[in-house]
Amino acid sequence: MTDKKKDNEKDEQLESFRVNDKGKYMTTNQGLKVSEDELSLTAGVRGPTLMEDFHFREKLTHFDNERIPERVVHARGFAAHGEFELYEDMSRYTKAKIFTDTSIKTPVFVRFSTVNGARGSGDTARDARGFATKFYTEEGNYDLVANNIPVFFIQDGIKFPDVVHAFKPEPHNDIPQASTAHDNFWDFVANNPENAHMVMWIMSDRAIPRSFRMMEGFGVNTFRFVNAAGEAFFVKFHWKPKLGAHSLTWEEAQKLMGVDPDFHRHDLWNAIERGDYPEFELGVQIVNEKDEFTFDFDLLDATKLIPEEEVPVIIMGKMTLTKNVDNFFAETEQVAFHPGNVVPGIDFTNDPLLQARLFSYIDTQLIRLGGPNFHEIPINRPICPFYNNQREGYHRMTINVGRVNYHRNSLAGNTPAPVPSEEGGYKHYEEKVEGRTIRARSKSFTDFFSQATMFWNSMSGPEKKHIIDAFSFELGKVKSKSVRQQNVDLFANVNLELARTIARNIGGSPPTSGGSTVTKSSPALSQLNMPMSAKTRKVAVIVSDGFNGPLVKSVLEYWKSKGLVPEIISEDQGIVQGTKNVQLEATQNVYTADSVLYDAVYMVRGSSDDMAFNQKIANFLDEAFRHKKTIGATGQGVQWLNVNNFINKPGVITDENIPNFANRFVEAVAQHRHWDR
Ligand code: HDE
Repeated sequence: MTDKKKDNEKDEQLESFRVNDKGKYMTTNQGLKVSEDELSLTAGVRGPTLMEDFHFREKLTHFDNERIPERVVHARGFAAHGEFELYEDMSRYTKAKIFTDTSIKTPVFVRFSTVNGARGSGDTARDARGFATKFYTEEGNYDLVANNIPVFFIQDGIKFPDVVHAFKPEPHNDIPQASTAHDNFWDFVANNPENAHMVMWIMSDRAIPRSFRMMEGFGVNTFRFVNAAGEAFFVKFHWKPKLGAHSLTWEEAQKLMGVDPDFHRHDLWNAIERGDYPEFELGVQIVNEKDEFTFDFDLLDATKLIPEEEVPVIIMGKMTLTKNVDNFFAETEQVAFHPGNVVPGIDFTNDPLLQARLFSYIDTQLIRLGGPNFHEIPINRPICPFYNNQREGYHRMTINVGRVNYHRNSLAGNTPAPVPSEEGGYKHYEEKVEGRTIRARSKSFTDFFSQATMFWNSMSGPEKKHIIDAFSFELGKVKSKSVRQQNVDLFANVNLELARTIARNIGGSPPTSGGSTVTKSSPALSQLNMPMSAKTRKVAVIVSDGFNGPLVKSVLEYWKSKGLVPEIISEDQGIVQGTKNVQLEATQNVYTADSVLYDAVYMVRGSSDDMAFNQKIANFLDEAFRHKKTIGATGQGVQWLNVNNFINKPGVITDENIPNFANRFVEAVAQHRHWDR
């Protein structure tokens, strides 16, 4: 155990629940030692099984009941432990201890997820990603339940069941899995124009991240900070990955669903096991209460974002993920997040989407986790003590001693007692509220297109092309011609050229009127303006016996020192012998390796007598080239690039000066992709 893990208070708490069965004898759940586990008790060797075989019954009954319902959304997820450290005391805005005391390291548990697909669906589906963080603070659990897209489909939570029904597989045949490329979704889109902005994001590269470690996170809803003097501020939360936010290409994402449906899980798990601990900085956009109405949109409208150029993100601190889970079910599956889990200094706004969320999370967890005591499950417990008069219910674990279970009382000195806010008791912000009981949307929520256009305007050339391709794919899969055309016409409000190109691609009628006059853009929205780094990028190193030992060794050592992760691929797994007694271990063969699993390729070997092998390598390189990845070659490897006419193309490195080669390769990998190729 590293020091980092030792002083993590949540980890210490979980330790008392961990059980290691290895090396132990077998018992029933009652602790009775079991003498036979493979043969049930029967009347005669060929006779009927006997009811009294309690071990057989216990074993089967437990197995029969092993499953719990998956989350109604965000069913497929993957989580890790870590901690959050504060850089800057934010007490001018909030009294929350985690955001004011820079000496504290707060344990966290983070679950990343897709939204649409079932628990067993593939990782790289086109979808928003969940980014939910539980901070185990001294003042109680604080959950920042975020997504990797800063806006949402709808403005009022009463429409949540509709949008989710529309994007999930269609109810009559349960098709398609983990995909919005179907009629119901696009019918919803066309007839609920408030989702135009979110749909632009879903069609963008943000919906196919390269890694959970390379995604931004956004609280989406506007929350409130309250400081010790009782002053309130509007706040939007942002997670910024140290590695920048980067994406796959759509073809890679599709192929990965077959080649490695656990691609994002593997990526996160392996990075943490390697010690490449993922880092995300937490920032906030703060808006003074008096400035509530200074924007050209409503701060309470979750289909809008505040451009970072207008309100800069103040970085508060950093989260580092340092430990994988011990047991997926006990931790990742049983964790229960709730946007209503807040601490003093953090409060809500009247955002109608947020208000619905405050109801929904606990409501759904009651059925998923089987009753009201899921806060006692180890992963959900706060690290601070908790006392109240709530009692009983399924699977109650605490044994509350004493007779008093009500408030107010005299028999227990009127305890447990509420705590005044000056001493840490949570007090809701005293917002002045008035109005008639009404079912209506504020007029300030009705501009559905300006920010969708701003998003489009902010994209680079390749990003725009990917958006058009995505629309063409998704709408091309829609069977109803009317639904296709309705969407073409809807997105003409965002950008006429966009809509016209989609129309041409899907056999629709290109709109002749519409378009937008919005010229605003927000450079912070383009992924080409994100931090770029070669760190943790996977390089496929294709070698065979007889390779130039000292050369390859020096290149690989240099790359490792720069944080790259080379993986050796050869005809066969096992030791590959180079000159000067240099050996490498091939952990992959040409059947297990696939270009979509890597960020870059280094060709060391030449062609072989085996034509099938040559064909595989040719495909490997062709794909890496098409996906705009860095390709390097030395020695015989260069012949492949000659044959394919790749030499001197952007991101193709063949420098004969080896230190230059190694260094230029790292710089090229850091660019993520070579869109100008
Ligand atoms: Fe959620 N959401 N949501 N959501 N959400 C759930 O709670 C809901 C929304 C988000 O890893 C559910 O325990 C409503 C926005 C994440 O366990 C459910 C509305 C954002 C996760 C629910 C929203 C999110 C959930 C399903 C609109 C980004 C997974 C299972 C009114 C800020 C957390 C569960 C995890 C999960 C309701 C909209 C993020 C049904 C009603 C906006 C990351 O309660």
